[in-house]
Amino acid sequence: FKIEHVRLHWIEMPLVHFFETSFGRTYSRQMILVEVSCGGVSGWGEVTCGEHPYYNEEWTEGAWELLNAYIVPAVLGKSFNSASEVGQCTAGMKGHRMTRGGLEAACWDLEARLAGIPLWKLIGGGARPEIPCGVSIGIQDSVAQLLGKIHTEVDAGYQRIKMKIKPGWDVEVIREVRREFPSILLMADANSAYTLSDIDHLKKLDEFNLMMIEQPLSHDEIIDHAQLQAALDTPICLDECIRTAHHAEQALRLKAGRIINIKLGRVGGFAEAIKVHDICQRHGIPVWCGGMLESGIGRAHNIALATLPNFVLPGDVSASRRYWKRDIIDPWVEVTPRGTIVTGDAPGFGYPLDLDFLESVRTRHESHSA
Ligand code: OSB
Ligand code: MG
Repeated sequence: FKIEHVRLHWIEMPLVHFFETSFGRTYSRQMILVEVSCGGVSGWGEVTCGEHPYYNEEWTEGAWELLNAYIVPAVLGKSFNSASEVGQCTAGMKGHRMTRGGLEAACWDLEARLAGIPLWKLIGGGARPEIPCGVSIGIQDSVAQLLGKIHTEVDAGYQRIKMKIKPGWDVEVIREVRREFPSILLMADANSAYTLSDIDHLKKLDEFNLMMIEQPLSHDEIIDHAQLQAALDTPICLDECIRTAHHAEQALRLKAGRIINIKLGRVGGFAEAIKVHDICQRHGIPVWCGGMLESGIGRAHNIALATLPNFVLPGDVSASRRYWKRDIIDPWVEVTPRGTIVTGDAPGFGYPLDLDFLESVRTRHESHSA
């Protein structure tokens, strides 16, 4: 396929509830959708970065500039045999993988649509017809509010509950959650909020039978996680610090964690995500699919990714309605009472876009033609 046009759509959508992590609170999402087209067929991707450079170095405004000045010019007018080659065009740019990955993912969707097959099939997925789902619950204003939210999600059927933690909202809060829910699959995500000087404190988490603790230490730290993992019974799951397949290889060699969360954007798109998946599989390390409060497009890409065989743990891919009053796809992503998402056979990412709604929430627009 040839990349004849690239259209960038900046959309703004308020979240149903604020979402708070150790690095801050989000009320409304600013997202960039990337549309690549060839012969009148469009493929869509989503840049999954946050509004501010607090999860990693990327942020929406920066992504917009980078796309227009560097990423789109690097691919416009070029022809590819396969979307797996697209990443090479931007490989000279350092970091900014969510931004580069938004375009890369759009090309995979385009290739799947041109071939008339579902995206999950194109990437070699389809290991399971239903993917197991968990939810990520942010830091709340009170423990009572958190317990209420967990009740709602457990009742909806979600298979695993992840709660965000930070210093001051950790051991005692988890104790309350465990008292109320002694047997649910429970895990905690710290988003890099601790350091090795907190080892004794983090060891207290071992009494709660957590499935894992996600990214307790710095966003770019592998070696310290190895030291922490050696001191903890609770498995460590790495998120932020795994940005390439090479990082995954290093982390597993050093025993820096026992589980890896794969985020499509964080590693720069499908080609690298598949490599991370394969390395973990070879090492016998289970993976699950992380989320970044995506719109329907990013959500649908995550669902395709999660059909690869080693995505054996429930991921952070959940129903559209948990985040949006209305999504840009129609029908939405829905979750069964069993806490699963059922994949379909429609070409590409598999959910029809609601273009009228998309346009109504679009605040910026840029078109590039070869
Ligand atoms: O660390 O997994 C994370 C949201 C924003 C930034 C980082 C993370 C998250 C989540 C939400 O946990 C996952 C979701 O999209 O449901
Ligand atoms: Mg995380």
